[in-house]
Amino acid sequence: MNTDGMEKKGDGDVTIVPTGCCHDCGGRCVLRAHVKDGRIIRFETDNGADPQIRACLRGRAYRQRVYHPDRLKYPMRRIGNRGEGKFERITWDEALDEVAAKLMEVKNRYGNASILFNPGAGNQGMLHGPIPVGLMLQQFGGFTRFWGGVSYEGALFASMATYGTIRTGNSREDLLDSKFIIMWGWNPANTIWDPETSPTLSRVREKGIKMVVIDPRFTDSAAVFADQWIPIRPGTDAAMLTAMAYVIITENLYDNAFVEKYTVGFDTYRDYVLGIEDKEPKTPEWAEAITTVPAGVITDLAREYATQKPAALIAGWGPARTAMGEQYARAATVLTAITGNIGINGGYAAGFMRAYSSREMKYIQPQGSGKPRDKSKGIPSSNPVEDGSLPRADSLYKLSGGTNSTSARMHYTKVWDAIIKGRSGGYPSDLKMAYIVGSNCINQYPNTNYGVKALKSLDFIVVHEQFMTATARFADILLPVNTFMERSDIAPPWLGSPYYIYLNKAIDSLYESKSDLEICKELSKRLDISQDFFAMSEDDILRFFSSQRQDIKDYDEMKKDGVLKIDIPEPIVSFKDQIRDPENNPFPTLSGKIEIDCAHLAEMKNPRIPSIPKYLGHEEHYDAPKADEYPLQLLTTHFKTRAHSTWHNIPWMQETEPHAAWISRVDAEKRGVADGDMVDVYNDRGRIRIPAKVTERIMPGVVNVSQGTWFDPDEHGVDRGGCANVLTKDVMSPGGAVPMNSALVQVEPSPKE
Ligand SMILES: Nc1nc2c(c(=O)[nH]1)N[C@H]1C(S)=C(S)[C@@H](COP(=O)(O)OP(=O)(O)OC[C@H]3O[C@@H](n4cnc5c(=O)[nH]c(N)nc54)[C@H](O)[C@@H]3O)O[C@H]1N2
Ligand SMILES: Nc1nc2c(c(=O)[nH]1)N[C@H]1C(S)=C(S)[C@@H](COP(=O)(O)OP(=O)(O)OC[C@H]3O[C@@H](n4cnc5c(=O)[nH]c(N)nc54)[C@H](O)[C@@H]3O)O[C@H]1N2
Ligand code: SF4
Ligand SMILES: [Mo]
Repeated sequence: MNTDGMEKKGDGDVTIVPTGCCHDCGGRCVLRAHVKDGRIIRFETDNGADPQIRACLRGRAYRQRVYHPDRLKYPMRRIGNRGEGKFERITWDEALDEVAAKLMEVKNRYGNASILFNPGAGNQGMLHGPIPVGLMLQQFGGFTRFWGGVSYEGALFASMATYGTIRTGNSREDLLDSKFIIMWGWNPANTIWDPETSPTLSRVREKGIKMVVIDPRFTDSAAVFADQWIPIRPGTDAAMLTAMAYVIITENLYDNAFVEKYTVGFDTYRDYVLGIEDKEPKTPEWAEAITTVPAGVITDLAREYATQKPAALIAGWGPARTAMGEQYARAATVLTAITGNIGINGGYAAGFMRAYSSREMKYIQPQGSGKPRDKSKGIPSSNPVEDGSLPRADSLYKLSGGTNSTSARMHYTKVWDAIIKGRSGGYPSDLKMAYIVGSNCINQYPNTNYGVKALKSLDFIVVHEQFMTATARFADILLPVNTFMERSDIAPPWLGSPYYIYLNKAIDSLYESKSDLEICKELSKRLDISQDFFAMSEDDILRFFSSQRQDIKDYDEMKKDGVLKIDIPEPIVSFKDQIRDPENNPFPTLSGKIEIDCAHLAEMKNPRIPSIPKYLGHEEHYDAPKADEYPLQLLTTHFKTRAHSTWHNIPWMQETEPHAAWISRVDAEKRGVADGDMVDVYNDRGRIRIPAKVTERIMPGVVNVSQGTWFDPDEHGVDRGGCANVLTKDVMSPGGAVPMNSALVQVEPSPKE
């Protein structure tokens, strides 16, 4: 590669290439690759000016990923049964000819809607991963895909319903101005939420600001940052939040002036909270019976939150990734509103939490268009299959920015069912082939065993991958892809931080691997589609993308430095303008105000999505009939040694903390399980076999199997890999959340082998 202008070290043998890591881990970090004789010999991270964007343990171990002996080395064609993982080596020409021929055949016989495009989160750069494939398939006439942000749909839905926007976050450093912080189902000590979050929380702690963690697990964040840990039964958070509102309303601790000026629907909500609507006052005692949190603890927390102003309630996405997730998330937004903690320094508008938005190309204030859109006549889309489709009736389609309302898609949880049933099951198309890029979907989508059936039923599957993942095993044609180190890209930040990473290519592609872009360049010629985009060089495309962003002023400088840190004059505080000058800055909701009672939801007339937030149960809840057989509630959290299933196969990461099912001492003893024993965790969707971690760090009644280890079923169908999604359910919440933290299970000692 050309290393002109790059830093040389020592005797000149070593070149330091400014590059980075950008998996979907909540980060995007600086790596400086020390390259000698075309090989990376070590990594450093950001040792430059504050704020430093320092890589985590996974990024530091990136050499083990690049030089892993199991990297896919050349294109392959399936020779065994689907999913068996038996392949033969073929040439690139053979592989690309076959993929192109299949695409043509499926398009001609069944139409473009029968092509399922499955873009995963593996690469978060602007250029590689699914992006070129999506562009190619659009030009080829389009494809079918799914809707529903697997990470956050409950939070997004609530955020849109209450504020009409997803831009509700503040700069992290603004937490230093808070007097009191609630971290609700949020564990940034493990799950990266922008690289500067944990360092900032350390400073918050040093300043003596009180932090409370509400989580069924005593997380690393509870251990490291918090003054108080409140364990809560999963999926019951809306009850606790409603009881806090009860205390705040009955004790007259709410901010009446704020409620009057900036919100609509308080009276309706108050009637529900006080029990005027349904004869059930939502007292702390009522909530204690549901949540297990003592009434006194709820009362004290409510008083502290309402009186220690400004206070920040950070409502994490984990509790919203549940069967009624949007109710929790809505209840949190309403609590921040009635206490007047919105739009002020040190406060925090619970919601989706985007602060800086490079994606929308400027940071400024958190607005949608300001005007509701009229989508009733069809939604425009650059994907021809979706263009002009009518909105889904259960979507917030009148609001712009955030919700994905096309009826041409099926929900994320329904991909398997849609493959199997097609139009006869009410889905938009009959799917014949899948194009899978940067996604380990069999592992990462709910109900893995059903997914096996679905993937086996398709005519053709093509996968772009770096490793033989659980999903790659299902490919008919498997194309080897290179890593960040072997191509260039730009990473925008994850949610709230103002910076970009420029990932300079550090080494040549290993083996026969190619970038996703290179693959599309070759394929697009065979598909006879426009070459305007695909004829451009990588550098020209990145330069062009940069030119479209207002905050990238000097492409060449960013490329040379490997990082662009954007100077923000003052901390971002979402809704500052709406609060300071409401006349000229309405909220982008239908009413122009914060909607405690949401007009759009009221129009839906669906008791499962009420217009005010309510506590609602469901079929896999602790008190459902199913709990007689499967009495434990399963959490499937994100894990510190992986980004989802990426890094699963990295030896240093497996050594750092082995995979295990967290179970409380009480539940373990009842079942004769000791720490380290092999256990089966199962329900009517499947069975996994992994060691037990018996610990006081999880509350009784709850089991945690972190998501992301690779599905590896034995001949009896027992998953020895311990993939959490063997147990999760493929039914969305009414607002579209993927219920990965709402599955009932049983645990028993594994049979002796
Ligand atoms: N290390 C690492 N970091 C990551 C990722 C990763 O894979 N690895 N993934 C990134 C991505 S894409 C995302 S979307 C985010 C996800 O970030 P989060 O959604 O915040 O991560 P989780 O670990 O799933 O959940 C956070 C906490 O919620 C708790 N929780 C779960 N259910 C409930 C509940 O019903 N009530 C309450 N009160 N708490 C509950 C869990 O115990 C957990 O401690 O993380 C990002 N950061
Ligand atoms: N039970 C349960 N399941 C979950 C979650 C949960 O909380 N609980 N969380 C969900 C969330 S929030 C998310 S975001 C999803 C993520 O799920 P996925 O999008 O499937 O993400 P990964 O599992 O990381 O798989 C990404 C794959 O991309 C590959 N890859 C990396 N870089 C590239 C590249 O440049 N090109 C190509 N072609 N491939 C590349 C990696 O090797 C990896 O196998 O998982 C979801 N699944
Ligand atoms: S895995 Fe994520 S947090 Fe870790 S170094 Fe890579 S981008 Fe940063
Ligand atoms: Mo995610």
